[in-house]
Amino acid sequence: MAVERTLSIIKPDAVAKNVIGQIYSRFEQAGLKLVAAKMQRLSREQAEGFYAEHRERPFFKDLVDFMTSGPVVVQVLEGENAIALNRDLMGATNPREAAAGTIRADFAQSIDANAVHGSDGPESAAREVAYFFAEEEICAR
Ligand code: IDP
Repeated sequence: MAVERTLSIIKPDAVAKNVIGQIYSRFEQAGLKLVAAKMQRLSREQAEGFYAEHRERPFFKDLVDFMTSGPVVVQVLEGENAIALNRDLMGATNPREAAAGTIRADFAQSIDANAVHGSDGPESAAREVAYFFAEEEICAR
């Protein structure tokens, strides 16, 4: 298995719930390493650009409203099979369908306030990591 990098976001609902550390623990316990991290409030332009593939979806405005409603924590996770591993840790998009013990099952309340984002494949991971971090902001460990 290859060592990969993936882009993860702790969304405003999880920041507001004060569970950043608990979510970081899930990553660490699964063997993923944080190699870059920052807290910020996304502008509408940043959120719209990040979710550009969803621009035509009916929930797009709600998604942008939500993602700009409070601070987020954005991080790059590194490890073997990091992209799929992070998706497994997150659970299904709709927390009601998320498997027991996943981040979304434990910390999310609805399909729009669903605690975390994680890249869904190698191409989106490369695009999303570069969207938030310059290469020199990513720390080799
Ligand atoms: P993912 O975050 O599990 O990869 P995507 O399908 O890429 O899910 O959707 C991006 C985000 O858009 C979701 O995390 C969720 O917050 C929101 N979203 C997706 N589908 C819906 C929906 O049907 N209603 C409201 N929000 C949705």
